[in-house]
Amino acid sequence: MVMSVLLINIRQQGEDERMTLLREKETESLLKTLSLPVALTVTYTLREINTAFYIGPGQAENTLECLRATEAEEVVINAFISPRQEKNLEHLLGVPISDREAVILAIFFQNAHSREARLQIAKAEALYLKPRLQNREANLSQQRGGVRGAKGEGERKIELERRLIDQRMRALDREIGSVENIRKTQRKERERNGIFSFALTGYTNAGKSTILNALTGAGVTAEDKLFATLDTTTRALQLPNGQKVLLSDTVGFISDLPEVLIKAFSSTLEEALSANAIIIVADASHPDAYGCLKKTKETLFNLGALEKAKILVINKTDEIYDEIAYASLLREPYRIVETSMKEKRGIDKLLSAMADITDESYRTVTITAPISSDIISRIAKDGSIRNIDYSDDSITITARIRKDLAAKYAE
Ligand SMILES: Nc1nc2c(ncn2[C@@H]2O[C@H](COP(=O)(O)OP(=O)(O)OP(=O)(O)O)[C@@H](O)[C@H]2O)c(=O)[nH]1
Ligand SMILES: [Mg+2]
Repeated sequence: MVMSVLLINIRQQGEDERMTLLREKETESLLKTLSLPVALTVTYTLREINTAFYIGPGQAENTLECLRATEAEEVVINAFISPRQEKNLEHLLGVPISDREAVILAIFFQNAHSREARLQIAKAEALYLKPRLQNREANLSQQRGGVRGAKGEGERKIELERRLIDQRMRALDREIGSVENIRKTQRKERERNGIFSFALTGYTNAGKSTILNALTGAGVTAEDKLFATLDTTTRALQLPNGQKVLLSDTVGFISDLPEVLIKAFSSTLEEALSANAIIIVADASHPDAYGCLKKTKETLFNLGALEKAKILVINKTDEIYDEIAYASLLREPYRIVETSMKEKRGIDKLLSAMADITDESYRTVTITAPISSDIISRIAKDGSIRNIDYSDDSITITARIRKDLAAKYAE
């Protein structure tokens, strides 16, 4: 049986109506990703946050009425509430409550397939459950559907005391560390090899994976679901200027990405941000396209990678939602490429924008060295050799080398 939820949409005092509506739409997309139908949405304006229940007593009473009137078996509230408020509300309403953090966590859990993503989500869950342990003890063993149910076995396993959770977290950290080390070694190898790398970033569902597939034929999952991608995939491709580069696709952003997920997925995020240049993907069909870009830039800034952002791809131009927001996107201080992956427009422009970036980042160097030296193999590792002149006792090599690596040949 498919269960349904009652969605409590929160409007903060003084917040404009459009923002409340956008948040409601986003929560509906999140619930759609979890295949959870919404039986009813109620919007409550909060004059102040009730310390015990988050919502006011009258609103709690109304929620009870709504639960009686619908088949809803769970309440989703699109705000962050404290573990204590959650416990009190659950007690009062007699159904499980999931806040925004729980919903996003459940989606990550549902979509985590690789070993690394599974380890990371297990860590995020442990971090999430620790302060809630006392609330949950009674409920954990019950099987049920809904947001909670989407977590399946993983959550049930965490019927442990805080001490055990800590132990588990340490064990997870060790395992994550070992997976991470393999990736770090691979990354170092790539950096040493001087291959220029781009990372696709942006709000979830903007079309990052679709772009990776279009450019490299990677064949990663791209679908109309939030957080379809939780792993980093890197592929090589050749740009129109002959430059071979790497392109990575990774986990998307959302406003208020829960702290526990940022902590747990830090290595995946870092991996993507270790690229030489970042391509931000914006979604022109999103009702708040400009707001999403702002969030993306904020997240990049917090991760210390905003200065790497070079190209802004405005995707889904076949479905522009709001011309004014679109015009604002066009004024952003990046190389702008408008694309529609659906209609296969703009791909060539994106490739040449990427080529321009590499042109700026590479230098053509001419090096003369004694014939016996290992200079050819060294240069071949750091860049691409364009010409070699042999004279009696020396060779002169012309090569394109990434600027940051070219310094060591500047003698
Ligand atoms: N209309 C339209 N849809 C597009 C376009 N590009 C991608 N999509 C669709 O948008 C949805 C999301 O695309 P993805 O490539 O999975 O997006 P993503 O940024 O990787 O999303 P996450 O991995 O979930 O963060 C898919 O259903 C795509 O088919 C486009 O140019 N126009
Ligand atoms: Mg994706």
